[in-house]
Amino acid sequence: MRASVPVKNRRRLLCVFPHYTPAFGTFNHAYRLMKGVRAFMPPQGLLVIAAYMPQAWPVRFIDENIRKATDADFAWADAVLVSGMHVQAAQIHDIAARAHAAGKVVMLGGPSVSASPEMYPDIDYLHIGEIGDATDQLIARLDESVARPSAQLRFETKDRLPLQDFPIPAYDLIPLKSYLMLTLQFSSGCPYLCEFCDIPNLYGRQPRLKTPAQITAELDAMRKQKGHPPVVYFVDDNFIGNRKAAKDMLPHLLAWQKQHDYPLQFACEATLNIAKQPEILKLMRECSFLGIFVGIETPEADALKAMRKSQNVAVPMMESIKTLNDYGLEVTSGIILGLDTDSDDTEVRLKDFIDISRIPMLTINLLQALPKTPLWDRLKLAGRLEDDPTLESNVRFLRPYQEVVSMWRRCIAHANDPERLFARFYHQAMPTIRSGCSRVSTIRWMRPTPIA
Ligand code: B12
Ligand code: SF4
Repeated sequence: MRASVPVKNRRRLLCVFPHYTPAFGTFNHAYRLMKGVRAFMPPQGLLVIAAYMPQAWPVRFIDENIRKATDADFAWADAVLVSGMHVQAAQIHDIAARAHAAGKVVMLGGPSVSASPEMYPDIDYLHIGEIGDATDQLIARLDESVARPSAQLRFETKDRLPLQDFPIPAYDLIPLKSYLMLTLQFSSGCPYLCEFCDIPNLYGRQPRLKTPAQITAELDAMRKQKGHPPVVYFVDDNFIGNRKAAKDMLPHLLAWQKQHDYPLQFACEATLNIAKQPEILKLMRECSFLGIFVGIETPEADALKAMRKSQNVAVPMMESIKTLNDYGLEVTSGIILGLDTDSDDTEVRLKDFIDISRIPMLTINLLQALPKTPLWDRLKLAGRLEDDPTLESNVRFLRPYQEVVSMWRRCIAHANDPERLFARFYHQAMPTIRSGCSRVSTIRWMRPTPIA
């Protein structure tokens, strides 16, 4: 639904999503291999906000991963709406500076400002938290005036809009064909409390949910655009945060796939204990889920316990990965190095894990402390937070910095050695293609284009 705030004036809104910070995980270097692809995923949060705005307010939407907002765009607008993650902070400041140079008021929402409003002293209006009462207050404020305020104002959501009332994201305002994959949100929040993660704090521990009818309506909306990518990524942090809800929704997704002759493939993020949910996995296979991102973090059990991720210890790791593969799911995994529990054996154990699990794509990161996490609080208390942009992390590791960084680089090199990587991909592709997903192919997903 749209905002129910009554408005008297017409405001032209320019939504600008910042460029990603170039990194391995955004695949920037691979876009040229795929016809028409310019960016990874549509920015779901800002698209929801765009769709929520009053009907009478025209919205122009620019994802700077596709094209830069021009002077003409800023001149057209009455107000500029921005979103983004901490890693995009420099780009957010840059958008605000361009908007201000054009004399336009700027408001910022999304995960970065919601966790760390103090990072953005230059922005006029800060929106903290999910869509809700703060968004309505912001709309009322804009209706009243689009002049820049004399001092920054903060609006913080106390009453979140139920997910059942979320509008269909404004997919019609962006060229879906320019993305590697599409995005869809089914739930928000995660019941676990991993030490390094800000999700429970930002989005709550009780997963909130959309209805199956909303999910299929969003798929219908995406399918209206010709040439859209064939893969949809569920952005939920934990697809099985509420297992019963996932189990209840999947049959609707399957019915939709059958009705339309399986036009899409899906991917999602979930905790490893999904391996203990055969009913859900069977339904996922029938729906054409091809990929799953699992936060494995580390193969070391004592490290998992220390970071309060015991849900990963509760299931045998290799067996669980194999179970997921057997259901046709290619596993992608996040790994963290620089943990307090790292030892002389960590490097060897991680390399063994990569070789034995045969997970092709791993995002191997150094531990970072995010604000609004128990990790941040613990390290702050211990005086172990660094504020030096020349360092690879804001954490003062227990082991010598150079040693940790060198180990990290060696592990990344090991994981991405072309022959090893190909062998792992080949291994994972076989069960995926053999399984219930045989009606689609990974080749179609990647949409390869010959390089001239
Ligand atoms: C999909 C995703 C990505 C996609 C980005 C796709 C895109 N175009 O946005 C990709 C894969 C590229 C990505 C990459 C990374 N990601 Co990411 N990602 C996500 C994920 C799983 C879902 C995002 C989403 O769609 N959420 C659903 C929408 C509806 O929620 P939302 O964006 O918060 O929007 C709501 C509110 O914030 C608000 N709102 C949002 N914008 C605005 C704007 C205005 C004006 C207003 C009023 C309100 C408002 O309204 C929305 C509705 O309630 C989130 C986790 C999460 N739960 O959000 C992590 C998350 C955003 N990612 C995160 C991180 C750390 C990363 C990486 C750094 C990971 C890494 N180590 O490499 C990289 C960085 C990429 C880079 N180099 O630039 C963190 C960000 C932490 C922070 N507080 O900034 C998150 C929160 C996950 C986490 N806790 O670890 N990510
Ligand atoms: S399971 Fe994932 S989303 Fe949930 S708290 Fe842990 S890391 Fe965060």
